Amino acid sequence: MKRSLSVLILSLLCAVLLTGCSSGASKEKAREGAKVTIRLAEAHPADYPTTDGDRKFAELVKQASNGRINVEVYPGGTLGDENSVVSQVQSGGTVDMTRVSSATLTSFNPQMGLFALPYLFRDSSQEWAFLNSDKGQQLLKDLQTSNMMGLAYYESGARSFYSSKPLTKLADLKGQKIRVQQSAITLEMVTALGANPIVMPYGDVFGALQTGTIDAAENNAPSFESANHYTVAKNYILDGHQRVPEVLLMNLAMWNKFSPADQKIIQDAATASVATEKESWAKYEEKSNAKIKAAGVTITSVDNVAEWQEAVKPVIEKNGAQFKDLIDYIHTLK
Ligand code: GTR
Repeated sequence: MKRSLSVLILSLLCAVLLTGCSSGASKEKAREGAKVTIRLAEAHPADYPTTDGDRKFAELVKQASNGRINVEVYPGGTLGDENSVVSQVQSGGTVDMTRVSSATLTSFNPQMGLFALPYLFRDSSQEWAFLNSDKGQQLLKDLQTSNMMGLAYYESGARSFYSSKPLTKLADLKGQKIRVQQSAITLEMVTALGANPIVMPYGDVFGALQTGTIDAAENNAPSFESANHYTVAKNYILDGHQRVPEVLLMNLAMWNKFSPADQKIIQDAATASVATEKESWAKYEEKSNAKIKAAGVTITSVDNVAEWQEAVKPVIEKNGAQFKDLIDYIHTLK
């Protein structure tokens, strides 16, 4: 009796242990095989180049994971403005991923302030030589210190000022109320150019231009056009003060839960989606410029950019010190 009882206890113990073990293993397997849904927030409309990039990313992830990892893209800012969306991605809220302007990231990770420095890059090719370099990629990796996984940069052209008031020379900016992104360096830059900066979410700019709460704003041609700002602000001066790349981001805790194989799927898809976004950007920029022109916007090119650069010199002197090595490196790039 005693013996049969101990046999029973022993076999029960074994059964518990075995189930424990096998359920641990199957849990692990289930995690590898489980379906995951990732919510990705996009501020721009469904046909915008960054949204094309997001969707390409989603498509490639789905393909490579046999439908196991499903990225849902929410365009049009439906999940919130860029600041609140980044806060959610950072804290692991209901938004897992976003494509966002690196300017917005400055308040979450000061290193991203590099891109707000006025006239930092000569042109797109110098910018991309930096973004693709180890140092540029390191900045993406460093977002991990802010609980975010930077996966890729997207093209965003050059930003220039536009206004509902006359704007054909630097002196015209004097006293104008200009909407800016949430970025301390940009605020200083606009002040140095003689204007009054006002921080405001992107989605509010059209209404604010219409009501006269602001006189002006600044952006690349695709944003100026797709957000309809060009219908109210009919003066665009192409000073190209910043080239602020877009960034594709994921919550770090979510990233860390993926197996190395799945992380590779996600990273490879993000990297491959850059080409799609850039291609779409080139076409869209051309289309936007044509539309702006056809609408009768006064477009002024800037021949004496040195005058603008001179005006913002104190901003670069004050804020550039923390990025000295990176700036020196950028100057070595073609
Ligand atoms: C655009 C950028 C948006 C948003 C916007 C802004 O160029 O793509 O994500 O940051 O600028 O000015 O707020």
